[in-house]
Amino acid sequence: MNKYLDIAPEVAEALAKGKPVVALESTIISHGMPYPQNVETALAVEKIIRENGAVPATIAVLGGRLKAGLSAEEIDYLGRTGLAVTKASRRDLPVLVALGKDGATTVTTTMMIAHMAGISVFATGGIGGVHRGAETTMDISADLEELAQTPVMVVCAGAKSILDLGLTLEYLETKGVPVIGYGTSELPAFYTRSSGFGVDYRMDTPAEIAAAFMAQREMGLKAGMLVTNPIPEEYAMDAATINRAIDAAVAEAEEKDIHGKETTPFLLAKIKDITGGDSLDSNIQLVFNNARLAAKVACEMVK
Ligand code: PSU
Ligand code: MN
Repeated sequence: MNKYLDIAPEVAEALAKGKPVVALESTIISHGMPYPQNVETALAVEKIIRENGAVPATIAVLGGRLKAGLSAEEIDYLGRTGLAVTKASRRDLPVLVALGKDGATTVTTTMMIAHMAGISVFATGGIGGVHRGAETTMDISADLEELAQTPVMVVCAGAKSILDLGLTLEYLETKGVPVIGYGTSELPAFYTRSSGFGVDYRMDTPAEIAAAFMAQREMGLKAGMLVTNPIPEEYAMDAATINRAIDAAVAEAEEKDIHGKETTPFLLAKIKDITGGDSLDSNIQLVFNNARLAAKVACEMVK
């Protein structure tokens, strides 16, 4: 095991005994939601994973240590500290570790640390992707490259249309990342169940998803897998309302020349302001929904 990694005792025990474990990210806590809903949600997600038979491992960098499994106090710290915690992508890890700093892990770094710890399944809300206008900005999330090279399954609610969803799917195809729709043949667009873009395969049971991942791993393919799980109907937002908010947010980001790692958090915060908090409720519910599915898949995987 690498000397920079700390696996929480409960997580280490589960892994040693071949029990199901589900990783969770921390950027969603520090940068994705306001306090205290971020902490409440993070703790509730851990509870849902337990209720569905798996052990949760929330991932972060604390004091330069790569952590797989956090205490409630550590989750509270990340939530309270919010934007003051570095949003940690792949390029940030060596510096945070060397300088003993904290980092909130994105999909990228959560996949990396999960893999170092031996965890195969990870639940989150949405992933990063190819941004609209990427043909000139070259803003393509490191999440896509990580999916190309790290064998961890990411269960999400698709991607928000702050991204160019068509180009995001093209990128994943090029990189050999299977995109699965759970109970759907359409890519979900986070707040809404449909996007107009197809996924690669529709699967209707956690067992099928687990089998596909095991086959990928046993063949020695190095890619991850993207499982997209549509938001439950009752929590989905009106497409016109959310798309208007997204368009306004994208226009403001352009006007203010927001770029680099600030872009995604800026867009997410703007959308929340514009929709007056309705989107937060949907966001929380879809994360719960993904946690349930990830736990079920993790249970199938260890059978
Ligand atoms: N998209 C969301 N919610 C999020 C993120 C993305 O709908 O919380 C976060 C995730 O941590 C994701 C990161 O990995 O933003 C992507 O950032 P970027 O686009 O800068 O790569
Ligand atoms: Mn980016």
